[in-house]
Amino acid sequence: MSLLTRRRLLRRAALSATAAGAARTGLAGATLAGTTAVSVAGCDSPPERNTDADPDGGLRFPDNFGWGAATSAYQIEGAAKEDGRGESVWDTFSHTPGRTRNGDTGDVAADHYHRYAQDLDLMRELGLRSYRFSISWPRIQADGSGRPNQRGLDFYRRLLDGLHERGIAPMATLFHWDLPQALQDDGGWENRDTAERFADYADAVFRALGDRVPAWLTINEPKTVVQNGYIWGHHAPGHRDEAAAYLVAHHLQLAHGLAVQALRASGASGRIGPALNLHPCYPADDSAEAAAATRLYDGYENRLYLDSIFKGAYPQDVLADLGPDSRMARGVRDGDLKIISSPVDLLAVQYYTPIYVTGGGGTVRKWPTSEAEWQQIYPEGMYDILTRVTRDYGRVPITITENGLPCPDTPGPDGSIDDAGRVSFLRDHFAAAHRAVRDGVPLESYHVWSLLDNFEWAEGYDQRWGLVYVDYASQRRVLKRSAHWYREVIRRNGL
Ligand code: GCO
Repeated sequence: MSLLTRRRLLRRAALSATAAGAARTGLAGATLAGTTAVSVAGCDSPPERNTDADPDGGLRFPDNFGWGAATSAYQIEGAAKEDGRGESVWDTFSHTPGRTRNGDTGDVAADHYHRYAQDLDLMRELGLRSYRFSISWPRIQADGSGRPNQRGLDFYRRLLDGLHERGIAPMATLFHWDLPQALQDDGGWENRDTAERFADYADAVFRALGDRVPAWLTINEPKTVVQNGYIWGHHAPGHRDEAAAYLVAHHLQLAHGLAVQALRASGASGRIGPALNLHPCYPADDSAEAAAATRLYDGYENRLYLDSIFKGAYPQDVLADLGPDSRMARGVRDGDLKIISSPVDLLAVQYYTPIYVTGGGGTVRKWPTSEAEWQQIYPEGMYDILTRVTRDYGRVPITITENGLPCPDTPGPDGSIDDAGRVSFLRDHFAAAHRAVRDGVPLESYHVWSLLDNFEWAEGYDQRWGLVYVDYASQRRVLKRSAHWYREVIRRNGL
């Protein structure tokens, strides 16, 4: 049995599941040694710490540092059937009974499609300098190909104009998991043609919006599609087929490279790069076995995506582990790695959690978890992953496009939301990022996940990740304590 098949700790795996949830995902057997789960750790801790203070008591970030917040289309937009939007795999998945908590869907979400102007004002109120959002492929091409839908493009142009008017730099992700269902029906990311369709879609978007977007991200977290969508099956499209999963990984990487090439060919001037969720992997103990297992684990978590883009080769240890006859190995054609490694302008890093690997290839927890039990709270991991990518892959400019935590945010009697734990979490992670900058990491910007509470995939609306609270019944927005605190951080350009 390969190490991979014994792996258990994957993002949003059964760890967060209640017994019912575990049964739903079919992962009730997943276990962890050394677990120290505290369901809302981080949310209860006092916000008074500053782990990396300079002698003057503050931490200043570089001038023009891009303080921002992030969202994605399916998680906030709603308006699922409006203005010619087609169906995506997440519409199908969330409407399938038993797939999401409480049967939640993104049909309405935070209704951002209708309330974007109000949300833009919130961004201005926070003082955001950068906003990272995603473009919904099925709004642009209902069936995933053909002439772009002007009404879909118009929505994003209005959003972009609003950002420019407020002096906020847009950062647009082309794909945040909402694959048009029609393409899924033709094989989805298992079908190489989907990568070509993605390049066509990207080209249409570059030509229509390229004058308004200074920074593009290609594919959000390919690894999560691979692991959660194709190995564990608790994300769309809900498959459990490990052999297919790594072919999917290759096609997602190929799609990334083709989109980079399409941007260059379009003549648009924006920068472009991948958005990767990277997990620093550490041995759970001092044994040689744990060190070896950690190395391979790191291959699957990080190098599979980083090496192919920055070094033009998949990591040998991962290829060997998958085997020469794997569907992935058979799917890689001459020239593919050249496309995948087309030079990029920036690397977007999403950091949430470290992983500790045992000699047997399993995982253990070392730190308290958040409400999302796959997330161990470990700010040092931010420093480690940022310095590591700069050391191993060169000085490509880095943006953090996601970092945050869910808290059980409930309004107090006066309606305010005191998410002190989120303040503490962000402060410690900002401090770790600051230390990385001090040690030479070319970090340009930092986007907190998320601007708004939103549809957290299989967790539905149960987990609240926003700086801004959304009362889903009324769609009223309320700035949480963390939002007020963040506004001050931005104003002072530091802690
Ligand atoms: C991801 C996505 C976001 C999530 C966030 C919290 O990383 O999974 O990019 O859509 O909502 O990470 O889990």
